[in-house]
Amino acid sequence: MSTVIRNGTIVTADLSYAVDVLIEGGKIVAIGEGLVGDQTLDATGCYVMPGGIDPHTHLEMPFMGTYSADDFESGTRAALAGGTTMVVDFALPSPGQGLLDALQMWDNKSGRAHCDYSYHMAVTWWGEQVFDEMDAVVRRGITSFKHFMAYKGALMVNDDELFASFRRVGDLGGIAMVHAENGDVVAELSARLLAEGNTGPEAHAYSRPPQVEGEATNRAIMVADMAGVPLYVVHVSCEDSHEAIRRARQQGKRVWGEPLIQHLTLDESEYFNADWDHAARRVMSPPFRNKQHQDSLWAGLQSGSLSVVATDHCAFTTDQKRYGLGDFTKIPNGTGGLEDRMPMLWTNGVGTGRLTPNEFVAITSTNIAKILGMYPKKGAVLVGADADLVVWDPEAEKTISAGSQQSAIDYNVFEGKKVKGLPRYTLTRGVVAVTEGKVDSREGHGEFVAREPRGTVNRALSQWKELTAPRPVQRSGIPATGV
Ligand code: DUC
Ligand code: ZN
Ligand code: ZN
Ligand code: ZN
Repeated sequence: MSTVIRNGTIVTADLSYAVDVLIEGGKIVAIGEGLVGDQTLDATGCYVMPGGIDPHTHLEMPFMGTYSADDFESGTRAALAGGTTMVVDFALPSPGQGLLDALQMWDNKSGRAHCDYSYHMAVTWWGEQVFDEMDAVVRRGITSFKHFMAYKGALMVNDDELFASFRRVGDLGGIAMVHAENGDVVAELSARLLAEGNTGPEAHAYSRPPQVEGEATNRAIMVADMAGVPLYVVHVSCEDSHEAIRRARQQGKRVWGEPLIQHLTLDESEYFNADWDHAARRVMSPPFRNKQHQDSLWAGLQSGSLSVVATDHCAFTTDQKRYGLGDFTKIPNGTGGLEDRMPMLWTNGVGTGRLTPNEFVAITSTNIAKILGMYPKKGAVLVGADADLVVWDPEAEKTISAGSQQSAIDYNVFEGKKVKGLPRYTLTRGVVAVTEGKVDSREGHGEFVAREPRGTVNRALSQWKELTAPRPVQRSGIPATGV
């Protein structure tokens, strides 16, 4: 059965033009005028865009003594409801656990996905087994490796491990990713705050100031440069880390920065709410920042120094958040956002004139498809591409509310926010999964997307290797040694 999307305006990262799209067998088979299909979707007044790709989710992840509450079923259902047609989740080995073992765990969970998905592999410890298994992971189409520079005593890797892993990723043609916060400083500040009697959620923000993030981002960039590996910095929340990324890119280094929709639209005042639950529900790392940092992130998206907007969707219920009553360090870190990323970014980006519709497509879909090696299968409206599409109605409005969301948790950090710009239809590989807010998708429809390594050609970020590669020097008059 074929489907035609008629009367809309195609919007890609490059251009906008009014034509029809014909879909068959899950793929786009024709783009042009006057196309006919077995089924017609009317896109009058709408934009036809590549479906969103959220490259940063944590679904059903064991973390801080519990599991994140949205799994591949509810998480990908939420994604589709908001116009996102693919997620990239983090396969997370516990320290000591093999990478392939962790992959198996994630494969067991992801079979329930409503939309397509891929994984990044986390490197939470270092050893010969990890080194060896990285090759098999890349051959399975997982080419990005995430490193935590925070969560000391749990997921954090030290600089020697970071350097060794980065070099290995570079040799395999992959991409290194970092959660950039100085975990030693965070641990120290947290202990001191607790000792001084600061136990509430606001202390979480004090324990992770922007400098903690700026320092780690600078360090990661330099280590990646020495290792000769491209670097992707997740959840860039402040000017301190954005500045480091901007400078690195100006120097020709392959460094990308990813702000989250939460940091773009919510600020640190949330932690000073008198309601403990309200504040704790917003505890995530890095924490929300002030207006100046938000402006820096928006400027980065406008100028191109920041490349992608994600969610770090890691949802916990209020009951789970309450594990941290009396001790902020025990509040499970994470917020949701999968369903709201696209409407919130459209409303606060395109709706305010900060972003063009084409830039919106670039930072929600196309850029990350290219960075992660899955373009133009994903992130494109082209003949031959997967028909992961969103028919976007720029006039449709709603007020965000936990009562009507797909996510399994009992609140929404964007509660009460009005959005203008919503999916009229969301299509996953040609199948209509959402119609004007009504979700009718199929559990298990999602497929794993294998990705291509970038290759090791021109992998060095800068000229470092040429400048400092050891060269033997011929010397005459070598002093005689003893004996
Ligand atoms: N930050 C969060 O807030 N949650 C999950 C992991 C992370 O780095
Ligand atoms: Zn993180
Ligand atoms: Zn509240
Ligand atoms: Zn994360």
